[in-house]
Amino acid sequence: MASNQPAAQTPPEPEPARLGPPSTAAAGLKAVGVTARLVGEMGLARGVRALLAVNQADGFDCQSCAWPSPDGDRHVFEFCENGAKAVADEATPKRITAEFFRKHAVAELAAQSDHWLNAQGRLTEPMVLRPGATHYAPIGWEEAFALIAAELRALPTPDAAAFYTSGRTSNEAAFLWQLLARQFGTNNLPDCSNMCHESSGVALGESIGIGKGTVTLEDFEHAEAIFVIGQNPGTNHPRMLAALAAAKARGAKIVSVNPLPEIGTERFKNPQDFLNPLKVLTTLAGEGARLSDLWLQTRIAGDLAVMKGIMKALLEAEAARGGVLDREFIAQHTAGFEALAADLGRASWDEIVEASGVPRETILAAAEIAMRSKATICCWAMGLTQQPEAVATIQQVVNLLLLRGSIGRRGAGVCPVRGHSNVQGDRTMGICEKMPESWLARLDAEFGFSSPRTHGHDTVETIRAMHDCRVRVLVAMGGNFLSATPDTEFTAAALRRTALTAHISTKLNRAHLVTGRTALILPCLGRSERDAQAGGEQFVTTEDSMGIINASRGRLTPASPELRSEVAIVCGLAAALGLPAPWREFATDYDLIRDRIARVVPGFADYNRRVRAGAFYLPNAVRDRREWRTATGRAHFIVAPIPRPGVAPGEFVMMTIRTHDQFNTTVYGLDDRYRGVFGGRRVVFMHSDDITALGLMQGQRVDLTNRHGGTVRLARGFMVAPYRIPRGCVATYFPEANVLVPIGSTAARSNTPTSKYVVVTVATAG
Ligand SMILES: Nc1nc2c(c(=O)[nH]1)N[C@H]1C(S)=C(S)[C@@H](COP(=O)(O)OP(=O)(O)OC[C@H]3O[C@@H](n4cnc5c(=O)[nH]c(N)nc54)[C@H](O)[C@@H]3O)O[C@H]1N2
Ligand SMILES: Nc1nc2c(c(=O)[nH]1)N[C@H]1C(S)=C(S)[C@@H](COP(=O)(O)OP(=O)(O)OC[C@H]3O[C@@H](n4cnc5c(=O)[nH]c(N)nc54)[C@H](O)[C@@H]3O)O[C@H]1N2
Ligand SMILES: [Mo]
Repeated sequence: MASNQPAAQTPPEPEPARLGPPSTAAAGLKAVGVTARLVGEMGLARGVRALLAVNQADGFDCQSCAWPSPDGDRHVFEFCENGAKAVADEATPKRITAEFFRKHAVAELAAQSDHWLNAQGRLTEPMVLRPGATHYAPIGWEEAFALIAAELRALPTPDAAAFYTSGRTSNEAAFLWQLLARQFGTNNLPDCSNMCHESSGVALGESIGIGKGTVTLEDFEHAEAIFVIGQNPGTNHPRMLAALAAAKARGAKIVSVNPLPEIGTERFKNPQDFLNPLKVLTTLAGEGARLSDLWLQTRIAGDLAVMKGIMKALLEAEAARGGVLDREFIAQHTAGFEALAADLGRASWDEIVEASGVPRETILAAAEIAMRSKATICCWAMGLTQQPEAVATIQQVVNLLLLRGSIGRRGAGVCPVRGHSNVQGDRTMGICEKMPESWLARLDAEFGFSSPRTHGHDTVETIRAMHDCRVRVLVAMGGNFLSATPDTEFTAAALRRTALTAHISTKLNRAHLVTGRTALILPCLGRSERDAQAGGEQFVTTEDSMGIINASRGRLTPASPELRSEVAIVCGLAAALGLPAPWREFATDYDLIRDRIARVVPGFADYNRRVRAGAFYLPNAVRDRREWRTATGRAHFIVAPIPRPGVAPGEFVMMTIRTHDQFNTTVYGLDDRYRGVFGGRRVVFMHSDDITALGLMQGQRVDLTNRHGGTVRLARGFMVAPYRIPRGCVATYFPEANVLVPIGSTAARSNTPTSKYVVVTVATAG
């Protein structure tokens, strides 16, 4: 790599992290304190105004996770500590102006930490990095659109362009974005979902005929058992803890399956209780509720074996005493039961225990809970989806529910807990490199053109295509294409080979610094901000993790008068390209976009009226009437072998996870208080016996190496932290460790990078 190129990786940390005791309970008073400080940072009046509008019927949808808000009866404060961080991050009074870019060369910015980059504040005007330039310079909006249009038109084929989407984008902007790409002539619509819940979509599609979850918040009020698998709700979906606590108080059993003792599933103090004078004292005094009744400490990627173990126990109990399986449901609604039963019969307990790392008694205890429960919900997130056998593993979770008819019934079903606040909505709006034919046909009929039918590139394929110079232009609607993607140095090389990289963004990030020959930053409004257009003030809509469509209305004054809405930016670009649709009108009145969505996307009839009347649920064939849109019209039991770990002696399996102080690549702060890490992020969690066996010590600095496919990937300067993690497994934080995630290691059938299964060696820092 040429040495004058800006660095692609996060620079080393000046100070090592400090290790301290982890918090004793999730949420709690500390969360209230953090929130109060954040309100101050936004400026008191602006901060209070912002937070009072979060997740309210007439306010904006929280930018953080995709956990739903209650249908009626919302708290005055319907958000959590980390939601408050997301709001404060967007509502910050700090600004990045043209002067900032004049002062700092791109290479100089690349030497700063992610924390520093984000802390500089909101982007305020369009900027361009011309070929060979060292600094970004201002550019007008129309000139920026013309520049992108010229680069796009110069391509040998429309498939040499890719249009990325991150999951914060509104339904309206997402719908227009895919229309732009398809009218331009490509299905290259990679998105963050490709790195997130893609495995869930593929698995559920094959098993039950719908790629989404089948439960609502109300189901949590009726579940008798809730499994939380490969998920850290205390940090990533804090409002879910309230639903779990309420279920627990009713007597539901909660089982967590996780290599780590995530505090959120252990003890929880509802921060809402601190706002209730009657509860303050008891909450302060108490230790918090222990949420999880049973913790299965699986090895990384041991879940397929865990699920098989639980199911095997169910079949054994059925043979011994009967009454365990829902025979009627199995006969009426499913296919493949005999094959599953035969497979479970063959699986040996030794193999199950060995592969999962969970003792047989603990698996039997989980099976006992599953057997006694008449309505079970299984929730999961990245601990399952970013594994080599993610799809097969999720299908075993579905098998478990099918055995007891726990799907498409009150209090029961699958709950893949989504990440970004509108990632599910973006998919519904057609952001996908392979939309079904019926969907494309409706789009074509509505707009009078012919969408390309060849499947486009997903995220990993896009990186490879840029690396081979098959894709030459990348335009990104949000996100951080450099740091969120795998194999940082490979991806950086890919980005540098392109003619143009353009990002529609709210905040500065590393993807703005490692670029194509020309680069653009197009700053947009955040969701908390007022969106005034020629047709009056506009609102947008989002879909949460449970298929509920909400209106979202920004309340704050925009960070800069130069900012445009995402919708306006898509329309401006499409108009510059001369694509045939009423783009100018769409940008002035979003009702016109929703009218089109209503005619193209199933479930959105009468969209404008319904969303004004309040939130509404999208239809869900499984949840609503146990209709299985699979090839056979039945739900499928799908058999899969227990995966064999491809790990040699001396190697470890590494998961890359989030701290309590970040949103994906946006680093809010340097602490992870639930895990007892303060002031730094380059930490590697290890079992103390592994630390000893390697002759290492707590606090020592080590280098981590991955050698997948014969390429050496090195991440330097990680501090050893002893932790309750299974032997042979280690954990580091995303995105610092992404340099180690090999581009060639992806989940079977979903092509999701295996961010939770990276084979590494650990050695004293060189
Ligand atoms: N505050 C905040 N909220 C967020 C985000 C954020 O960064 N910050 N990100 C959003 C996004 S996009 C997403 S996708 C979600 C992510 O939400 P999570 O999936 O909860 O996020 P991760 O930190 O990746 O945590 C994965 C969990 O899986 C566990 N795990 C790792 N490997 C395995 C395994 O092999 N088996 C099992 N059973 N468990 C395993 C880890 O110990 C960890 O508890 O959160 C969303 N919400
Ligand atoms: N190693 C490893 N890698 C991972 C993961 C992991 O667990 N481990 N998780 C994966 C997952 S689950 C996901 S979802 C991806 C996330 O991948 P991305 O969605 O690409 O990344 P983010 O960090 O969420 O994007 C942050 C940027 O989005 C921009 N932004 C914020 N709000 C808005 C807005 O309202 N509009 C627009 N246009 N831009 C906005 C800001 O400029 C900010 O810098 O990362 C994946 N990568
Ligand atoms: Mo995600």
